[in-house]
Amino acid sequence: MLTDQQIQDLNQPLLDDHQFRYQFLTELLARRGVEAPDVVQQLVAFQVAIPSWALGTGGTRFGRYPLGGEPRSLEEKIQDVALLNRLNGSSNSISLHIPWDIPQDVPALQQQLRESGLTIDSMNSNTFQDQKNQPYSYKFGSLSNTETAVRQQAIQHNIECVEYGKQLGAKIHTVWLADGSNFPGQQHLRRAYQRTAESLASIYEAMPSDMTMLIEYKPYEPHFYSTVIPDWGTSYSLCQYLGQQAQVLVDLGHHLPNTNIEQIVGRLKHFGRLGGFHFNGSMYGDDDLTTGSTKPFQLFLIFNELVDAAQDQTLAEAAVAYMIDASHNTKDPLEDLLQSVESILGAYAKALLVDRAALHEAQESNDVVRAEELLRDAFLTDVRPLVAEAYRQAGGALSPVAVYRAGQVREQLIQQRGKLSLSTGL
Ligand SMILES: [Mn+2]
Repeated sequence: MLTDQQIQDLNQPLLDDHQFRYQFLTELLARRGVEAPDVVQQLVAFQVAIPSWALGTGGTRFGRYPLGGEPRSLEEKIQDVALLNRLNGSSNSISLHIPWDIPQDVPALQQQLRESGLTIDSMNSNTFQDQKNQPYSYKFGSLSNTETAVRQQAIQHNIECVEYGKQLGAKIHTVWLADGSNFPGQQHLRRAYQRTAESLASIYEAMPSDMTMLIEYKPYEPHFYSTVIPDWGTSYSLCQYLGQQAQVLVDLGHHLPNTNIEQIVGRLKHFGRLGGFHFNGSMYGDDDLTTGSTKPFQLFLIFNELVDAAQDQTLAEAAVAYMIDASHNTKDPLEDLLQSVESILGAYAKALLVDRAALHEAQESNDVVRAEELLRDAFLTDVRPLVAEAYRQAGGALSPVAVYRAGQVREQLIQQRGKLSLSTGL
């Protein structure tokens, strides 16, 4: 399905236009002292992981409208991510969810990953649902539960995820905790935190020394009065309690409306505790829309903080694990993911164009307008030729969505997997 040669053939009619636009932008940027090929190189190097649960349709808790051709197994999920990566060269890893993605044949899986040029990015535990044959329920929480036996079951599940991660070479174990309460007085707020910290410590101890635990926060949903880890401050304090291998994970949709997320990013970078990122688009809450679809300026400002921190010699170099965490109710999931990666690369490219020395000077001299104009100038630059050039240099498609459609990928997937195939996920 969609060979490299086909991708190159489908690029042909777009090539002339692309070269004209890329050349023009290269000359324009050179006048400002920016080397376009350097920016492209950084875009080629940038990778964002694809979660196994974003490959099928999902979206709301009310209804699901399957599109057909959804991956039916872990092997087919890996095939889909490999296809995305061949189209854009920017998605060379996949995140797994346990128990949705329990590997049956580890050596065969490792071989498939090698042949596809992919790695496993992270393992994600699931204590937000009860699984079949599970002795205890998570109705009243998992790692924070008042009952020792329930907490123990949740700890064991997380340790099992760590073990699968070790087998598959994953270097990250991500914990998102759905625990919380729906009514005032339901939960002792301090004790719930304390129990969670202790449970996390048991999981932390089971991790190998080269694995990182990412702790994700979320202010509400599925609980609506309180969540045990509602904000970055709580995640940060848990990381401090656990040790250096624990890091905060920022999910763009896990904030109350109008939260200044770029400031949170800056703070966590300053503290050396920003370990991971979940990209998605948000209008009201955890909407899981296409990244960059509603607030592209915010996405740019977040990348501006990341690039600023990366270029700051005084800060310790710490890798941030980037992943898309979205859901798709009305779009073809693969097209949605291609759009998301494109928005992410575009925001990154724009952040790389910011004249940092001039911005620093404007900030130091309190020149408000100049500082703002410097950011706007970078944000308003049309960087699409840079992103397309990065795709081209990685052997991908100049326009991944167009090539995906021209190659009739979904039609082929439906033919192979059927009209009614359903992928695991929410
Ligand atoms: Mn997330």
